[in-house]
Amino acid sequence: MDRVSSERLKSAALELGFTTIGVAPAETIPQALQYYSNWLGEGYQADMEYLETHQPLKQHPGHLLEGCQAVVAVSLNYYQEPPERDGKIARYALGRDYHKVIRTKLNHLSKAIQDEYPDALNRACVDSAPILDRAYASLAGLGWFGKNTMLIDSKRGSWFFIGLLLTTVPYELDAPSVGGCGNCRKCIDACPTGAIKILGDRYAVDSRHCISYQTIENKGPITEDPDGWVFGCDVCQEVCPFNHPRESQPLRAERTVEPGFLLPLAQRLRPEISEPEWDEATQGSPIRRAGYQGWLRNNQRIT
Ligand code: B12
Repeated sequence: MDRVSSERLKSAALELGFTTIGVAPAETIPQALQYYSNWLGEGYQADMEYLETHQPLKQHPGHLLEGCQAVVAVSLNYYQEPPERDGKIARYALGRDYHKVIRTKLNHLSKAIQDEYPDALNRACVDSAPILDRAYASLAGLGWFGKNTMLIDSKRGSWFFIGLLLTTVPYELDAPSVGGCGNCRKCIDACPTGAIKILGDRYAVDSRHCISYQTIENKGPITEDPDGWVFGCDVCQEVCPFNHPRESQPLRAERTVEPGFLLPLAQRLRPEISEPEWDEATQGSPIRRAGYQGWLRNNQRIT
């Protein structure tokens, strides 16, 4: 198959505000599937059952888009300074719901592809489809897997989201990312609950212990001390040297997801907020995922 230039695709993506873009082959990644299966085998998914149910579909991008020829991966930087408040909120939640933000941009990118290739079929995936997002993003050159399991871009750190656009256009491929943490184990030592484990020759997050899982996805009682976090957790990224390029410089920030969206919201989200007020205040915010009862539960731990 003759591959076609991705030059116009890439400039369209950067114009849309994506931080980086790369192209991976629409192929099975056996190592990643094996690792994923081992991860499930350990029970590290906690009660996120969909991660198990979707496993068979994750074998090949062609299961999601017939005739898929390339997996276009994009990143979107989201770093911003967290607001001063009791009860820490993870930085990824300091903007509008990233699923919507990225999907809208990917739909525009899809349109740009179809302007050039009218017969192209595309499918946007932002956590929404059963595909190994980080594995394809890594093959597309967006970053390598750190010990904290975050995808790390050697130049930009890890404060970015990932989105994928499956396409029938055979775009030319990018080189996979290369890099590694070396002997550094700051994230492992800093994790308040010891959630980063060794799995074979790699590292893995055991969701059952991860504060992010406990405060966002867990529908039952909290079983770990969330260490002052009321929504998500950023400790394993805060301590990562790739997020601190030089001691004297602030963490790297490029384009953020609508900065300032949360700051008023962060003040409104008091621990004793009423349900109607919660409902109104969290429209379009990732924090809504915890649910009102979850929010009250998380806040009980800090008051
Ligand atoms: C389930 C989930 C969680 C769970 C489990 C986390 C985990 N580490 O697995 C919980 C709720 C704990 C969680 C927490 C967070 N999450 Co989350 N989460 C997901 C989700 C939906 C699935 C991840 C998954 O499949 N995990 C299972 C493990 C096995 O997969 P993996 O760690 O990616 O492992 C891969 C590699 O090891 C790779 N691999 C192994 N061998 C090989 C070999 C080769 C050659 C290659 C290429 C790859 C490869 O393959 C594995 C399978 O893909 C993804 C979105 C998505 N659909 O992918 C977001 C995602 C991973 N989360 C994200 C974020 C931002 C977070 C938080 C930072 C949020 C917060 N501040 O609270 C924390 C970070 C905690 C942490 N250190 O992971 C981002 C990460 C972006 C990035 N730069 O990496 C994602 C990609 C969402 C997005 N669209 O941007 N998350």
